[in-house]
Amino acid sequence: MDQETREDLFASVRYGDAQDVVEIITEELAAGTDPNALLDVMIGGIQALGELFKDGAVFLPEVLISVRAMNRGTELLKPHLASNAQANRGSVVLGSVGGDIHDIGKNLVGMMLSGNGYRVIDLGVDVKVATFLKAIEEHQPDLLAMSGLLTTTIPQFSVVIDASEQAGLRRGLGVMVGGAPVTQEYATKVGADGWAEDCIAAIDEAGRLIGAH
Ligand code: B1M
Repeated sequence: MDQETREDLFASVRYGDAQDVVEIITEELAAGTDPNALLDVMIGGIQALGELFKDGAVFLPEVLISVRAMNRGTELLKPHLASNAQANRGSVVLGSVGGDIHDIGKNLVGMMLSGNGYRVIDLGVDVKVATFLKAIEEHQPDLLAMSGLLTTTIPQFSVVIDASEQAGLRRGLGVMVGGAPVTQEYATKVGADGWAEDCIAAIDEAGRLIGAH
């Protein structure tokens, strides 16, 4: 991908031009560009918008239009990011915690895990504690993966972890957490077994945690 295309893709996500995103990604994939590189540029575009959103320079509708453009691009990348879907490396219950409706990062983590041989049960967004517990009971996963983007919602990690312990569901279950405000230090503090900075690191971390339990 040349610099001009990189800038175009970045701007198309930033300004929410879904049609341009689709065109660029389609052309680049056909030209053999690494899908991870395309994903990185799109993530940069949505994050740049986040900064403007924080400063009050753009508003929610603009963010949503960009999210839609990003999702169109991600859908196109999906089959190309899935490299090892045949293997059976374990099962994962995944969700964005209660009160949190951010799901781009969660969806990328889910996509990467399922593309790398994990069976992913995605509970969606704003997942209440009881819903996580019910899914753990029902699916007996190897890993519980929780995503949180808000400083006000990530305390839910420890609520879910404590509740799963009290319900006797924690044995044999690895817990991975992640999301923009989450750090390794925070993950350790709330009693999670692991943390991943991004959806690529999440693949290795899931493998490590499942191997350790
Ligand atoms: Co919101 N939002 N948002 N938002 N939003 C942030 C998070 C914010 C940082 C923006 C800002 O102020 N700069 C800010 C949070 C501040 C804070 O808590 N400290 C914020 C706010 C305040 C809000 C609202 C409260 C705004 C309002 O209503 N006033 C509101 C809350 C809604 C709610 O959840 N209850 C809100 C709403 C929204 C939209 C609906 C408009 C939209 C979400 C749409 C959607 O997700 N479907 C939105 C968006 C798009 C953002 C920003 C701009 C982008 C988030 C994103 O998708 N990033 C964001 C600013 C930012 O992050 N810079 C912002 C790209 C994505 C790929 O990154 O999700 O971090 P991320 O995922 C990464 C890693 O973190 C990791 O892998 C991914 C990359 O590979 N990862 C994991 C994620 N989950 C993981 C789990 C793992 C492992 C790794 O293991 C389980």
